[in-house]
Amino acid sequence: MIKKVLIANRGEIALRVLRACREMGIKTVAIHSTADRDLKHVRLADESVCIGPAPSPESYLNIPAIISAAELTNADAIHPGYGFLSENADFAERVESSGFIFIGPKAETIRLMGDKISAKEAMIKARVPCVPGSDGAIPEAEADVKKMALDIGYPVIIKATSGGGGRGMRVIQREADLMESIRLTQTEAKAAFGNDTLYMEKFLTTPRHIEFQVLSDKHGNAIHLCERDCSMQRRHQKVVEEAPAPGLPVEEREKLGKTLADACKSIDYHGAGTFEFLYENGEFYFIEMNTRLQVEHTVTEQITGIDLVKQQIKIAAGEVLDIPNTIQPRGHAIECRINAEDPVTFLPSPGKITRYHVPGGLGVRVDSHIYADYTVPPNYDSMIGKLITHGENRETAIARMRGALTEMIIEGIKTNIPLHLKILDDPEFQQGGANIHHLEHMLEDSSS
Ligand code: MV4
Repeated sequence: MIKKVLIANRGEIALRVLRACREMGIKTVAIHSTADRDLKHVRLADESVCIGPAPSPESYLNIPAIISAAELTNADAIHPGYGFLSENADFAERVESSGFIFIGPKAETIRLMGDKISAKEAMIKARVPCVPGSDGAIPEAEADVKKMALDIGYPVIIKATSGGGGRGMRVIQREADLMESIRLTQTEAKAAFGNDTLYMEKFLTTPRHIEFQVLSDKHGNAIHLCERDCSMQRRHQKVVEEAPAPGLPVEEREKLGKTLADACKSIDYHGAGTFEFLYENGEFYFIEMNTRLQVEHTVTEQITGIDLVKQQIKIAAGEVLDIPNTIQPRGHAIECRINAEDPVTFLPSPGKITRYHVPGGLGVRVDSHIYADYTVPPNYDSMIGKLITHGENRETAIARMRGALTEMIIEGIKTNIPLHLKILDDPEFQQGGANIHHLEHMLEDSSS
């Protein structure tokens, strides 16, 4: 039984987790830095503990301080949210060895998926389609790597096994650049992750980013909750996400979804998870698995009606998954990430919010911790909220989003709301199915 949850995060996701707990009759403990005393969820939590100064390494990444707060408040479980310690296997291990429930998969699963080579090996075993590549680390001998790249076919991409999310990778167009690129990526990987092991893949030039949401309990039951299209990104930061993926045939979803539910069982996965794919010419290629709740989980919730945070907590408590494995998605949902940043330069824009009006109406959801007179601190990620719309089809979801963005007023700081309105007016976005490079191309075109 989970009676009290410590929320090891901040901002909108801490509030999101608090709301799920409150609905379930679970008490909440907020932890926060000295910069975050005025966060909305800190006010709403049953208890709160200040765990350190503003810089994340001393607060939200401070494992001993967080464990102490859980001991002090007698919490049963810890929810890590996303970012920070959410995919830190050592943290999950320390939480469990201190006698608390980690709301997420086992530490060994986080470790397996955190190492991208072992993740891919596990997926190949589970018959999940992967990008053709080195099947393990690249060989040491120059002649062997050259042969491998030639066999895979240029362009190839070199990735650090401890990387992910766009960190520690390099595209190579021709053999003349191969060895130098490998050396550079190794050096960067060693410095960034303390591990210079690399693997190689065929570089897909114009894929879409499509990911599948799964839920898997501790009793061998697993389901998929359809996919999300997250192709609208800039510098590996997602800007707009939607579900389902425009134009994806239902049979394709069901076929891959079933494979992924089986994959969850084969790795004994516990909790909510996301399988990331590149999608090109009608084929899926697995790249990474995220073992946490994601920012964009909301669009899945809107089309399935399932509360993913509640499900995470129930699974962690050892309950049997009580969702039929034949869920039918309803309509279409879109999420715009609202960032405190300059819409043109993308520079962060922290500061005091002087005026705030939230949009509303049918099919409009706002997940945000901000309020009038709240000061956005400069120490953390610039995302201050998410605007989500849902409708019977994509056109309705887009129309509702345009209306909601127009209604929304945030003054005192700059936000990317003007950028979102521009994206919604883009013909290629409206058509659906744009690739991962589209937004950056759109921004280049409009700046020249
Ligand atoms: C790729 C790729 C093309 N081919 N792998 C970037 C983030 C990390 N999760 C993997 N990434 C990519 N891997 C192969 N074999 C292109 C990307 C990529 C990308 C992927 C998803 C979303 C946005 C992206 C932006 C640039 C590159």
